[in-house]
Amino acid sequence: MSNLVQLTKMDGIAVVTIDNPPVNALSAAVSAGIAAAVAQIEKDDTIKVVVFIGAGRTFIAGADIKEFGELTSGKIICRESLKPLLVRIEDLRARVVMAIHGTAFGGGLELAMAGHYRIALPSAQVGQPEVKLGIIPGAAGTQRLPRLAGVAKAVEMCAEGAPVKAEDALKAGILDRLVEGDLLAGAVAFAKEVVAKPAPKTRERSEKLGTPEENAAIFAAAHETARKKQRGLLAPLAAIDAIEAATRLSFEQGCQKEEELFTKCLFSDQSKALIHAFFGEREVAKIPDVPKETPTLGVDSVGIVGAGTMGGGIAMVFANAGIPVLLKETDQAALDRGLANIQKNYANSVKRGRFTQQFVDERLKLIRPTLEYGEFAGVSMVVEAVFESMALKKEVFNQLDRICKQGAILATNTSSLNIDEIASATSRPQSVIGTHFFSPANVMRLLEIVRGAATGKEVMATCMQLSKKLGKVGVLVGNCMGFVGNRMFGPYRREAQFLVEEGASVEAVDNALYAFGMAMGPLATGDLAGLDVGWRIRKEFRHLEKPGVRQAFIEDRLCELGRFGQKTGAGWYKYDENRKTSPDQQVAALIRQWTSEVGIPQRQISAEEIVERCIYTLVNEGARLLEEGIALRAVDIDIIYLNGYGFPAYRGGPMWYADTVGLKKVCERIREYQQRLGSWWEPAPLLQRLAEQGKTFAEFSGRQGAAA
Ligand code: 3H9
Repeated sequence: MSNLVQLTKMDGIAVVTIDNPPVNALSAAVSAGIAAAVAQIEKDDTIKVVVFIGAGRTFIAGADIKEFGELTSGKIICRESLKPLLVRIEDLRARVVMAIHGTAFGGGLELAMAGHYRIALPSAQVGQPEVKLGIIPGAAGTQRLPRLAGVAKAVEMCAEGAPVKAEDALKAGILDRLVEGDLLAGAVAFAKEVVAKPAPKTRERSEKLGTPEENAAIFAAAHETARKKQRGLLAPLAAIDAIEAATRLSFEQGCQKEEELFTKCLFSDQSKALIHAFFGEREVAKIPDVPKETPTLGVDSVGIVGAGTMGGGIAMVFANAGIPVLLKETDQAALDRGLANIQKNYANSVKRGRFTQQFVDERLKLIRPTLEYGEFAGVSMVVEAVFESMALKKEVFNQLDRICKQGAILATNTSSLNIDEIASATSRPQSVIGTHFFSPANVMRLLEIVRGAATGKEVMATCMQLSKKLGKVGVLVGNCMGFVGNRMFGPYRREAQFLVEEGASVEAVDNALYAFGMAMGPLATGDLAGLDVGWRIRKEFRHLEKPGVRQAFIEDRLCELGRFGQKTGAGWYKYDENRKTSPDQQVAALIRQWTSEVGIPQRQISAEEIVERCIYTLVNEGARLLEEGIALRAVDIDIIYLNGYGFPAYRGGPMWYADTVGLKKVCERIREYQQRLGSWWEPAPLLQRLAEQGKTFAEFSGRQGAAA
């Protein structure tokens, strides 16, 4: 037997311990180890009870996802099915007790359901999260779960993928008992109780499989939810189909149907992209010159400068993580407004059931308002979230430098300004860093962490570690205007406007990108963020525009008319008092008038051209950032776009998407646009090189410059 799985025997009780750190993934080797243990148990009549348990911090967090990648890329050619092994476990003469702590996810829960009984610590969680990887349970999960938990619960778990707490799993019938204290001792005690009881086989149960009428309603509602909440994703629909098979067919036939659907999903581009995103989220935490061992600074209190939309949202993020916050404004009225907004946001969260009132009360107690910088003397970190003005930011940092204790992290939430210039207002640039939260800060998962030329490694390591504590995905980037996310977003939105100038309607542009999978079209996004923000920045930087290079002009004209987007009730679209959007014929007429005045010929533009031009512009700028070393790796750009800009996860991010299209093709199309439209379409040198070499962005190891 491998050392990944150990079998010990004592007094008629066999204990099978799975020991494959860090999460006991059910790899081929672990499955082989379990099979060897089962073979020994099958031969040993003295064994009356078998306990399966995980060593370390968890039961089994699922199949080994790395092996899926090896399978689909052809590195391994076949995967032995787990299903027959699970049937052998279920058919053991001895009573089989699954003892769960940490997480029993995916293949882990599938193994657990093949046991006769399941007990768990109250802190444990179970789930079928496969759908988040673009697949469905592949080891009879879609067949055993409805038999244990009922059709509705199984559909919810397999189609949505959310974890279920032990207490809820007990209520649903997935678990038989919760035990406190030592899990193995609890399992052995439980085993002694059930040794004389029947050995219920999940696959033979049918009492929870429902009637065709009941099930039809469940499946119809689930399809509707999946279409709305998981737009464009194939796996949730496949998961529902597999469970539907469980209600109609025998267990064996249902398993065959599951296998077909599982294989189809596994080999889909969606699954490859989602698996890329899963590992990508973990890879971005690995920074070559800031290794895991880098010492970190404790962050046990934070000061926030500015109680506006961003400052208030950031205060909630820290409070939610249990970190006390001092929230500073310049006058009492602004402070009161900021606090009222925070209270309103929390009240909405209680209304929507996201937080309990007690949780919110505790969080609010952690946020202390102040008008004085002096109170910042004791905090271990400050996040500045004032208006985007270099002069103002420098003034704030100068004050912070005088007041904050040595070693305190001085972070700015700027979305585009130069971190080094901000740091120059202090005597300690090593303590200065960018922490770019995305709006709404308490909702969006992305945290772009910007390193300045002098930022200390322990400061970067602390912010990366902190991002996890705050429930964010931290991505370290280099310092340039707009950093990674916004520097790419500028040309993307500009291209959307060019398309409108050339004849596409506002709705056609947004609809095409929405259909591609973006959470929102680029023009509607502008309305949401406020068109005046970009307008002000453009006015400030107009002197840097290269003469003769085409500039988008419609948004400036809309702003001149006071159409700033949702907040003024009109922008690219019009909005009613509830911010409900509708197309605006007046804007359409103005656009035609303005484009005819400047002499832009109008034509029909296909949805394909709209998507290609917007997405390839994004990719081209991404390639530049990669070569400059502002982004460490292509995957860092992907994770930024998936978590901060509503890029569809099932396309893996802009760079992954370009790799799947093929860089040769992307580069050729960009060259065609360059000839047809103008110099701003010049392909990035890195893109040209990789295309010529037949390589992908994922293969480019990076210059590792500014961000490394
Ligand atoms: C499945 O089960 C299909 C079945 O139906 C069977 C079909 C036949 N495989 O997230 P962390 C790595 S599909 C391989 O930082 P945490 C992870 O990459 C699977 N590796 O820890 C990281 O590596 P590194 C269904 C895995 O404490 C390290 O472990 N299951 C796997 O924040 C630590 O991970 C899932 O989808 C895996 N399954 O969170 C669960 N899981 O240190 C996926 C983790 O080199 N996993 N790693 O970067 C999770 O959700 C979280 O990892 C978990 C722990 C909540 C378990």
